[in-house]
Amino acid sequence: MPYELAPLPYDYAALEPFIDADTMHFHHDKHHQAYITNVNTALAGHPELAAKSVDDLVRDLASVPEAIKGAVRNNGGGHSNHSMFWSIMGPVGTPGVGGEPTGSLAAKITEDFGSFEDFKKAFNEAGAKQFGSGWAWLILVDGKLKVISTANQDSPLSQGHYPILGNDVWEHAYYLKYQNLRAKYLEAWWNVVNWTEVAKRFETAKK
Ligand code: MN3
Repeated sequence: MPYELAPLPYDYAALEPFIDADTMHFHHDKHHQAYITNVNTALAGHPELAAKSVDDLVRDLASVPEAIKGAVRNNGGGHSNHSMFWSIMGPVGTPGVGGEPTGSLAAKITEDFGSFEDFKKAFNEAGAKQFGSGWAWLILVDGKLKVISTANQDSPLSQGHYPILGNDVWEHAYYLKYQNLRAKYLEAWWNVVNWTEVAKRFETAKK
């Protein structure tokens, strides 16, 4: 069964004013859909690969034939990354969205980065310094939280790391509203982070 685009789990305008409805329409309906269409095309004739979840697919790129590996890495990665991305954001004004994390995730961030502000700074820097298109990520490596960035649609899953949190720094994620001001987008984005969902992903990363 080919991959399908799940509807956004909230209204297109739910992230206003930080992420505008137009950007969400293009980003979800056009960009994410294109990754799905392209990975489905690449996997045609490979039912054993198409049967995997997209996360399992990008976890094991070694099992993908050379002829379609690039297409799967880019478009399977794009599908996996964007599925994560919609889920770790939430409607402005919802409890647990914006502000700061709580509980064990908050404690671990303080332990590993010094403070929430220091973590945000490291994450925003990773996003700002990623040359060209890519993502900033929070991952857990050997029991320690770490910020990294990847190029294009490369997923931490392909490096053996579960993405706890990721921000899309492709221009299509912010250009309509922020134009060339990536740093402004990175700063505004924290207002729509769904810490309830991120906390769940932190628990998964620990397993
Ligand atoms: Mn994107």
